[in-house]
Amino acid sequence: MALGDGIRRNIMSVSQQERDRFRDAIIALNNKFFPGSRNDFPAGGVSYWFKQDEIHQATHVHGTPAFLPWHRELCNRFEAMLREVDPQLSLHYWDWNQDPTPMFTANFMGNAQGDVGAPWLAAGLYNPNPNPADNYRDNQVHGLQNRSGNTSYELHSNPADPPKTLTRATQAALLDWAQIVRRMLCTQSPTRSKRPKCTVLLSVH
Ligand SMILES: [Cu+2]
Repeated sequence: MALGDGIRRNIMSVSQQERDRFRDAIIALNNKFFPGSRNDFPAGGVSYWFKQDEIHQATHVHGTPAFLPWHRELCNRFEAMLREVDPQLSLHYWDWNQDPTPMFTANFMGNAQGDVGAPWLAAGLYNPNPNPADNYRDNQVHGLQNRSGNTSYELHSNPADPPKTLTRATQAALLDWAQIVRRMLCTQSPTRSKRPKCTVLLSVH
């Protein structure tokens, strides 16, 4: 597999070295910030990682014909951010027909069940024991007023705030295509734990 050839591959087939670089690039995106203030609308002073999450949540292009092209664009932009950190990387994918268990390790995507743990905990992608006086997202999706003062869409609380928890609940059963489509079109989940298991890989689902 040729690192740097621009091709997206099944993540299971890329080298350990490239997986490490992929993980490290995501961690770097969590430490790279946009300018501005957290009180701006939309929020500034936000990490690249959480801006990606914010855009996904705020625009919420689900259940419409734009679902696939919009998410493709979101993935393309995420890949561009990864390449700002490490130009040789590509946004590899996970083949949903394969058992993802080998990806869920402390060196790559963290635990498959419950608290995600290493490597994302130490990297600051969430804080399971935040000081109540600090700003951390709770695990609910909040309504947030837009510029016209209504809550026509839902948004996480300020994406400058890391979430308190990051959990998973993967399923052992393989999905058939109909199940996959249902999942892709399902309504926004109120908690990260309900999201399908490629959350960290793609940052969108
Ligand atoms: Cu989405």
